[in-house]
Amino acid sequence: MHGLVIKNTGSWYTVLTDEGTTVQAAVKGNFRIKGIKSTSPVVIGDHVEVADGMITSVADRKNYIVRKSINLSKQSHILAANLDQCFLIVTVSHPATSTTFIDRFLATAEAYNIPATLVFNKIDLYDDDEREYLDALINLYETIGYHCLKVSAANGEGMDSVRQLLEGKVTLLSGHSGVGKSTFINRLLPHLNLRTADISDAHDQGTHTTTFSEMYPIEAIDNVDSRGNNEKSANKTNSQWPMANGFIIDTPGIKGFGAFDMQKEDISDYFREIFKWSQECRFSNCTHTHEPGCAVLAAVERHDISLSRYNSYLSMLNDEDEDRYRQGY
Ligand SMILES: Nc1nc2c(ncn2[C@@H]2O[C@H](COP(=O)(O)OP(=O)(O)O)[C@@H](O)[C@H]2O)c(=O)[nH]1
Ligand SMILES: [Mg+2]
Ligand SMILES: [Zn+2]
Repeated sequence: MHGLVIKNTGSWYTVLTDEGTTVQAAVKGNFRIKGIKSTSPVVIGDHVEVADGMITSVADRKNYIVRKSINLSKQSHILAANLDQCFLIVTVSHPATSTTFIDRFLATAEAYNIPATLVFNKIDLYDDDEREYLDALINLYETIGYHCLKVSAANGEGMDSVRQLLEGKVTLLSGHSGVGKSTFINRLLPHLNLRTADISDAHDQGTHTTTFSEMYPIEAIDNVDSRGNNEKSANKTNSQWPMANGFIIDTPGIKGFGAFDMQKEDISDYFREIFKWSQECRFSNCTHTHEPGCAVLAAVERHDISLSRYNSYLSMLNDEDEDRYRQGY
């Protein structure tokens, strides 16, 4: 039986089968995937074969995203596979999201070759100064070529365009604790009724919550299930999913993504505008930090590359903010 892994609770996997039912399945202890040294051989988003409650094979992944390793072991923890896009939920205050955080996320998405969209949430909350700052950020990132959205998950403003972008796609949702990820998902999929937290509570998150990433099916707009019946999702049994028209993956408590295969000399490639200017540097191995004839430094001087983006590049190059960066979640 073919299906999609939508939840992993340690030893058990929830698989959404092609027939629209969910089954619990386990993985044999000796099951390994060639070439991947990972803490888990099967992850959310994997396409698998299930027989007699066991996952017997995993299809090749088109991509996957890795969680930053929390210790020095070389084992990587794959968060999710086969993503079509990722959304970063950003708030300019309550809590503030730094440009370094945004840029690290975008660079990681570039490294994995996964399209990224910035979703600025809580627009109902901002004062004039914050709104001005928000618009400046949007101007910056749209100029670089990123799609930006302004929404209020709380009152629904801007959420219609979000729905359109999600349709038929597997979307990974990320962002600091407290930016409104759960509220955002609840707005789109009210029947889930996910727990949301006060910002003060969210700050301690991770110390007392062990949460698993989960993939939520998005209902087809006409709400037709896999058997062609037209019924409300509330009437369905737990083992029945409406025909999915895409999926959202929530990653609660994730402290950021690691691009374990990112080489220092490749980092500038993951900043689109820096990559563009670097083509004109005198030296092909230019690090864009001190070299004569560096077109990137010249572009920063002229404000053709924003200082905040350049500083994010430097921080990734030097890995200097690593600890501070992690604590910020
Ligand atoms: N004013 C306002 N508050 C929001 C909005 N979205 C979420 N919140 C609040 O922000 C807090 C954190 O939201 P939550 O969804 O738990 O964030 P998460 O940690 O990213 O899942 C909660 O108190 C929400 O009610 C919004 O658009 N506007
Ligand atoms: Mg949440
Ligand atoms: Zn250079």
